[in-house]
Amino acid sequence: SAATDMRRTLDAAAVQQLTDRIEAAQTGARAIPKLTDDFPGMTLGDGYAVQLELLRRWRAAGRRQAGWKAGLTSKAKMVQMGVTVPSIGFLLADFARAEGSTVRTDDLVHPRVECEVAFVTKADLAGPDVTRAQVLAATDFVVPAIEVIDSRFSGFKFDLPSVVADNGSSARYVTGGRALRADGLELDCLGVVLEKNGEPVAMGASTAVMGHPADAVALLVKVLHELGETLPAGSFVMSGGITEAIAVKPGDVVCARFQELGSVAVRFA
Ligand code: 0L1
Ligand code: MG
Repeated sequence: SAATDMRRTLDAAAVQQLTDRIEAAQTGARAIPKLTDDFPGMTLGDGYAVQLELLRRWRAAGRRQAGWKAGLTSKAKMVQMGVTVPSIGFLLADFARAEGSTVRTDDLVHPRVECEVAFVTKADLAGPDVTRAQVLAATDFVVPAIEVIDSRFSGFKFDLPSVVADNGSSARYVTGGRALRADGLELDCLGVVLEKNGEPVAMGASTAVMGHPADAVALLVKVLHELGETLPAGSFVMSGGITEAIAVKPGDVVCARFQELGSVAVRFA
């Protein structure tokens, strides 16, 4: 399917050049034009080649991977960003910030927040056709999360190959609330209200994430399979924003209140 067409067109030198560009933009918190301006033939597979090269470099530098994220998994997100296909990105342990802490924005370009259901796995998941039931059976617990995304592209303007190369705009994440076993929850209809400075700014239900957040995890495993990877036990997985993403600036306080799972709050400076 279009979600997993991993044909590549870029040669190794171009992948290195584009990874240099993305790494510099992420490290320096500098906005850059979307990559397809210079490489118009770039494919989704090329985007993942850049993303995986960035991951390889950072792991080689000693940074630890916590897991993966599914992105663009809700209609609200796809409409907001003008794309029609979900994507995945990697999560490093050092992207995490403590619940209730203050997140700096001077090392980010133009942060936005999303409220998501996160999964922690207790068994390996692999292959092209993992089911919702298999995801749930492999889930140790779920926990509510705020993802702070930060596209490195000017004006948050990009296409799918570019945003995939930019690691799905991954930047920070915060977990909080209650970690609960999935089997006691109706994970497909959890309401959530996202508040900024005490005012509700977005609301929705977890149904918005592909009908069931576990289906987004199954899709993530399928994409990993297409990339020759698997999801090992002990992975932290974010299943995708339930509502559209909300811009934040220094001084903002954001709280995501989830039905059953409790709330997650974070401040920006
Ligand atoms: O987590 C997400 O859904 C973000 C995916 C990338 C698109 C964006 O930057 O909004
Ligand atoms: Mg997200």
